[in-house]
Amino acid sequence: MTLVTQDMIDTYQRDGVVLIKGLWADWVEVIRAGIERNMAEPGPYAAENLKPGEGGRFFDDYCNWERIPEFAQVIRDSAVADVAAQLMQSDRVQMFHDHVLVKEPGTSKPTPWHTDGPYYFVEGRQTVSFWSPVDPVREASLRCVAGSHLWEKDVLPTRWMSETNFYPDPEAYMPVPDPDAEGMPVREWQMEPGDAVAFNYRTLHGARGNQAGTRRRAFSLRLLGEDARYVDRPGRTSPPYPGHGMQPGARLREDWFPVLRG
Ligand SMILES: O=C(O)CCC(=O)C(=O)O
Repeated sequence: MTLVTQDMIDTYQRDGVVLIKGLWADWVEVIRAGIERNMAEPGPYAAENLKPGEGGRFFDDYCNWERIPEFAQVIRDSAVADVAAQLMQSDRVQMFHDHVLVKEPGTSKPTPWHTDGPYYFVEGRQTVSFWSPVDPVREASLRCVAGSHLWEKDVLPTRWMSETNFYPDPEAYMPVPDPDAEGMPVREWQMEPGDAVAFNYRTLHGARGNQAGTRRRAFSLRLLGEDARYVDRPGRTSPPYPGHGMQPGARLREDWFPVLRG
């Protein structure tokens, strides 16, 4: 089955976001099992993202693929590295990290608009995240602003729970826009389990709450291309990878971030 056409590559380059129908259609059970294992055995970064009194449950955790065999299998054996290579136009594809985001039924809290790039210690034009639900999703799928990956200034990173600035230098960033109020082109799709939204680390994105009667379990995988390099940030990054020992301008260390292709 052809997962990626030239038209989809062009769309990804132009919009910084594209839908990959059926990317993990054959891997839904494996990913579901991985998410269940992750929720039963949360890692040190696991978080509950609701304040007291907010309905539902919004769980997330990341950087667990090395201890969750189902995630390692998907990363190694599915077509995702080849799809990433095509979309990024990069022969080399390197692992960054995995992320699980679960909104249980009745979770009204939206995921705030943000771009992932400024939270990370890596930058490049060739980056891609794949966000994939393992439940059918109608309203609560990912919402991405087309073309925002080409904005010159980074969008202000904030903490989702406290709504405070993530770094001490907010003037270095553009304020978080309100894409709906400002009439920006928002791409979003009703999705089946195993479909994936591919988006650049610089693409502005968010999600509605999950008001449906069904769970919204999502797996996000972050990969890097040829031109991605380590950058210093003005504070602890997310994810932090303490003791990584990398220097600005270097590729990410391959013993922690394995090369999947190229
Ligand atoms: O699942 C969500 O609600 C948001 C996902 C997200 O921000 C991401 O995968 O980068």
